[in-house]
Amino acid sequence: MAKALLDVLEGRKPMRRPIWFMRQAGRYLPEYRAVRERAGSFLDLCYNPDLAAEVTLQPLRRFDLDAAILFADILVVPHAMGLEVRFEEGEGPVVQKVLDLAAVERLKEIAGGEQVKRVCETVASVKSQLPSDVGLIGFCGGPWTVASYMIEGGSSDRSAAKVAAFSGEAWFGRLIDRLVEESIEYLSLQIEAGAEAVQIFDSWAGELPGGVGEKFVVKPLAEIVKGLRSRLPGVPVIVFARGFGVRQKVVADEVGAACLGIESELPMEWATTQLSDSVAIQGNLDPVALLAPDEVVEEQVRRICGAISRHRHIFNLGHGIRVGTDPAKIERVIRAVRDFDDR
Ligand code: 1CP
Repeated sequence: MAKALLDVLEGRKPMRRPIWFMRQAGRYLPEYRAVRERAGSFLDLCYNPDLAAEVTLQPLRRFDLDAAILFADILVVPHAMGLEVRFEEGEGPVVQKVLDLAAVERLKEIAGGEQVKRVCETVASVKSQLPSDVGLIGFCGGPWTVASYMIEGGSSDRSAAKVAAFSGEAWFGRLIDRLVEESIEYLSLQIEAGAEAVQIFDSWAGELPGGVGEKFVVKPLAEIVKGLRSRLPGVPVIVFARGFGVRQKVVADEVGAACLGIESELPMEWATTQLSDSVAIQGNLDPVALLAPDEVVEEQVRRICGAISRHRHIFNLGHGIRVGTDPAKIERVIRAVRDFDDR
């Protein structure tokens, strides 16, 4: 059966506008919270293929979505490279710091490791249970975003990571190169296990200004896409350089992605007129709009859908669903997109 997600990513006309939501599996769903409690820690859940497959599929049971996204985290890569990673309740991630060349050189190759093996088992399990019209997306973090967690030791304002980037420290460049290599490996293994498209989440891309952003966001993303292409030609890549603003044009022209995710702050009209027609566009409803009354969020949906042809668009948010979002609101948004296209 045709998959609308893959049709748009591969430049064919889809049967309908594909829809999925970043962080569609997660704490806003009561059934996720129930599994999460059973699993133990967040990382235990990521490395339990049965439970991780179950939470990947939960949103598809509730909502009429066109894609599943693997349940894992961008910090699986530093963990698989040998760093300690913990998720503290209510605090976010804690990562063992990497601050010099010796620490970068100690980082392991992820292939053959237990973490990646388990994530790939989740991919295969989801694939075997997936409805035939739903696409399966694998993912990793962008090198800059993942490096920022490794340098800061967790969530932060990223100032230490930015200083390392601005100063062009040799160890920092080497860290980015290692993350490029391991991201190519990790995404290739996910694709071999059954992922049909992959997304690279460079969530903090916008924090690196002109010049440095091209060097440590655009170039590494382009290297990952090129590396993947040479190993697995034809697999569509979605690149989400969040907050990159007008420089999304550079991403569109230089990275070689099939699709660009764009942040909510960027008007969809800007994206459709400024970005090369050869890339599809994903986004960009503000996740905060999901906290507003139905009429308000429906108006936002119509604005976005009105600005871009469904042949080129993957409906999504401009960032992940927030904890506290009413699942009924997701349902409303999906209905509003379908109604817009059927009108
Ligand atoms: O206790 C819990 O349940 C933890 C909450 C949670 C969840 C559900 C975290 C912790 N990660 C995830 C899953 C996750 N993370 C997915 C699964 C698939 C889906 O989208 O449904 C994905 C794609 C991610 C990616 C991820 N992790 C990103 C990139 C996207 C984004 O939101 O910007 C980032 C930055 C992370 C790091 C991370 N993971 C979790 C936390 C609390 C954080 C830190 C976020 C921050 O620094 O603000």
